[in-house]
Amino acid sequence: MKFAVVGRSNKGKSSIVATIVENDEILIAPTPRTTRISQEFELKVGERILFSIIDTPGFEEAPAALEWLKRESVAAHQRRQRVQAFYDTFQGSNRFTFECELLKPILEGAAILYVVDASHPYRPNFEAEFEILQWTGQPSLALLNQTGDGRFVRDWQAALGQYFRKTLVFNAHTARFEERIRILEELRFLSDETRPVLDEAMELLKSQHQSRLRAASYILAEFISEAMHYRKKVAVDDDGSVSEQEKGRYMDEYYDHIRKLEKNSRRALAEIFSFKSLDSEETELSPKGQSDDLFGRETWEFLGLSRTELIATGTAAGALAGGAIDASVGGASMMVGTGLGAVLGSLGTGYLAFSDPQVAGFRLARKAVTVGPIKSPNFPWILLDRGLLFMVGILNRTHAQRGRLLVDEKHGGPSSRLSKTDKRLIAWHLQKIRWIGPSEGSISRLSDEIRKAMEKL
Ligand SMILES: Nc1nc2c(ncn2[C@@H]2O[C@H](COP(=O)(O)OP(=O)(O)O)[C@@H](O)[C@H]2O)c(=O)[nH]1
Ligand SMILES: [Mg+2]
Repeated sequence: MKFAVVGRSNKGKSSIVATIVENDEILIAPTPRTTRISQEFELKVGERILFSIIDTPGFEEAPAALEWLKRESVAAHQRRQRVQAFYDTFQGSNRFTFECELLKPILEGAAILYVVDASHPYRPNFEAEFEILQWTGQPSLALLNQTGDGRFVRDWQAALGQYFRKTLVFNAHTARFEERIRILEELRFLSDETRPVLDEAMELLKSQHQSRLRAASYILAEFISEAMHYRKKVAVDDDGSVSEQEKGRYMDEYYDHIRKLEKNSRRALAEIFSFKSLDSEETELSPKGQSDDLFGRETWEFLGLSRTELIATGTAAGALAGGAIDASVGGASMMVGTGLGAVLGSLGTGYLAFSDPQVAGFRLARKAVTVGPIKSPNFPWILLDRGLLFMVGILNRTHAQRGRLLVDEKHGGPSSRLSKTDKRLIAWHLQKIRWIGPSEGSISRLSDEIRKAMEKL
C-alpha cells in the first residue's frame, strides 16, 4: 500500500511524511524546492512494513498541464488514460519534470494525500492541481496543514471538499500520537484496499506506543536507582590527607558522573521514540552553572516535592534514618503514614537540607575517600521530574520538528501534581530502593508507577 504526498512546494509535505513515518532525518526546509525527486519512506513497526509514503516535489506548472489534458475532449471514464498519456509524453523530457515525477507513483496506484497550508488564504489558482489529481481517479484525502494559524481553514475546506474524498486538519508540527492515529483512522475510509492495511497499522502502532512507554519508564527507574546509590571511591595517600582543592575536584567528578547518567538516559529515551537526530544535540545537557543544570539552584527550586510533601509521602524518612532502617521489619510502612509529619517535626528535620544537592557524603577512610550517595530526599524526585519533563518534550514533539527540545522547568515538575496515592506509591518504591538497594523487582515496580505518571503527561 502506498500513499503519495502531493502539493505545492513549501506547504509542509515533507513535514507530514516525517511525522507519519517517524523519521526525523527527512529534509525539511524553509526554502521551497528542497524536494526535487520523489522519495519513498516506509512506516515500519519492528520489522513489519505497514505501508509507504512517497514524498513528492510540488506542482510547478499545473495550469499548463491541465490545459494539455483538456486539449482533447475526453469523457470522465477516459480521464485517467489521458493523464497517463500526459505522463508518457513528457516523462524524460525537460518539460513538466515535477508534474511527471509526482504523477508517477499515483499512476502506479498510490492513494493521494494532498497537502495545503491553511494559514494562507485560498486562491482559485490551486484548482488546476485539484483537477489533475481528480482526473487520475485515485482515492484522495486533503490535509490542511498549518504553518501559521488556521484562519482560512473553512475556505479551504469548502473548496477541497469538492475535489477530494475527505478533508482533514492536521498540524505536522504539533500532532501527538493520538492525532497521528486519527489520520490513519481517516485513511481507512479511502478505499477497500486501505482498510485492512490501516487496521493492522493502528493496532501495531498502539501496542508499540504502550511498549515504548513501558521501556521509557524502566529506563527512568533504572537511572534514578543508579543515581541514588552512586558512590565514588578514590584512593588517597597513606597519610590520608585530602586538600580542599582535591576534595572539590572529587565532588565535581561525582556530580559530573550523575549528569552523564542522566544524559545517557535521555539518549535512550529519544532512541525509543525514534528520534535519531536529537541524539547528538538536544540530549546534551546544559553545562554546569546554567539555570537548567541538574545541580543548578533553579532546578532544585522548581522541581521535586515541597518539604511538606516529602514528609507526607514518607520520602524524608529514609534520609533521616540514613538508610539504617531495614524495611523488612515494617519500619517503612509505619513511616508512610499521616502522622509522620509530626514525628519528623519533633525530630528536628531542619538538619537535613531538603532542597540542597550539596549533601553527598564525603567520608575519609584510611586509604580512600568515598563521595556519595546524595542524601537529599528530594534528589530522586528531581531526577524523576526532569525525566518526566523530558518525556513531555518527546511526546509533544513530532519528527518534523527540528531544533532543540525544550525542557521547561519554570512551571514545576509533574511529580508534585500527582495524586496523593500516586506520590505515596512512588515514595514507597524509592524508599525501598534507597534502603535495600536496587533490585530488578524494585526497579520494575518503580517503573510501573512512573509509567502511570507518564500516561498522564
Ligand atoms: N509551524 C509549522 N511549520 C510548518 C508545518 N509544516 C511545515 N512547516 C514549515 O514550512 C516549511 C516547509 O516545510 P516542508 O515540510 O519542507 O514543506 P514541503 O516543501 O512541502 O516539503 C518548513 O520551514 C517547515 O518548518 C507545520 O505544521 N507547522
Ligand atoms: Mg519537501
